[in-house]
Amino acid sequence: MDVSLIGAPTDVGASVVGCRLGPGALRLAGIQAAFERFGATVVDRGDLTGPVNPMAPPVDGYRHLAEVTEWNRSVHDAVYAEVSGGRMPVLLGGDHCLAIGSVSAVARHCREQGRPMRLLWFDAHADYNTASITPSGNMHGMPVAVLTGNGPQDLVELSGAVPALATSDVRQIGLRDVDLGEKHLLHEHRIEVFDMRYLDEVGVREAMRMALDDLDPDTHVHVSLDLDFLDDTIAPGVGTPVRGGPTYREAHLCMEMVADTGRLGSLDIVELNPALDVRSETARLAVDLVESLFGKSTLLRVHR
Ligand code: 4U7
Ligand code: MN
Ligand code: MN
Ligand code: MN
Repeated sequence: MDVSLIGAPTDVGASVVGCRLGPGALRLAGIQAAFERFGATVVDRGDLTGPVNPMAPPVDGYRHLAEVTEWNRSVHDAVYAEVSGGRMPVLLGGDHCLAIGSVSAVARHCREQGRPMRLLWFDAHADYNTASITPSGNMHGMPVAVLTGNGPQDLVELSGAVPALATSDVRQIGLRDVDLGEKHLLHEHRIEVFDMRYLDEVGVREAMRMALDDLDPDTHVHVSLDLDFLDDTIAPGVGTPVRGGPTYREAHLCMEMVADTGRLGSLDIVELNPALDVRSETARLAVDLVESLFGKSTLLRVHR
């Protein structure tokens, strides 16, 4: 497998700043070597550039729409170049608004190839806000809505088709902080959500089995890993931490079950805020999880 690392050092989609330092911290924690230990050939494409964070208030429900759009265009183009060249793009964020660009690029590629796609959204949040319901105007709280067709025109159209993704291609895992307006939209659009209560009741294994159910042999799986998915005690370095998330072992099981499918095609690692994490625990944890995602296992994986 050929992996391409793409850094996107920005926090234009958030109001807590610091995610712009994410790519450097992930590299320092050894992200490239983690992929290489599991057989990948890695090329680091370096960091994309884009507008600075203007730290401005929201306008018509969106904070920094122009800047978010510009960053996502570059992310789209960089991710599309890798995935259409047969490589696995790994986006090192940056805040989660950047998934609009990366998932749009993957969706464009899958559409061209006639392949199905599945988006696995690991997050404490639904990221399904729109201009009229957002409590913050922060666009890292909107990417799933945008990708399924609800949002500003330029971003909704980024993949070349509207919507970029059918709602039936999305699975959300780990949610525990969903705004009231989002609850209504998730219900209305029938998004498949495995929230924390569900994980508590049926267990991570069964929830992941369902999230990975009926994958076609040809399906491209995209993992969008918001590090606030993890319990805040093990991943303090995020801008919007939420208590009551998956443990270290549960998070690994999620990644291992994705690895078992053999269909992982692209990955976002986002929302790391090194400024809030003096010991870099969160970046190191992200690297551990990448090992599981790439097939690290305690025993030989003979029959499973
Ligand atoms: B993240 C929030 F109101 N829903 O929209 C919002 F709680 O990418 C948080 O998942 C969004 O980290 C969090 O501002 C975005 C808030
Ligand atoms: Mn989140
Ligand atoms: Mn998110
Ligand atoms: Mn966050």
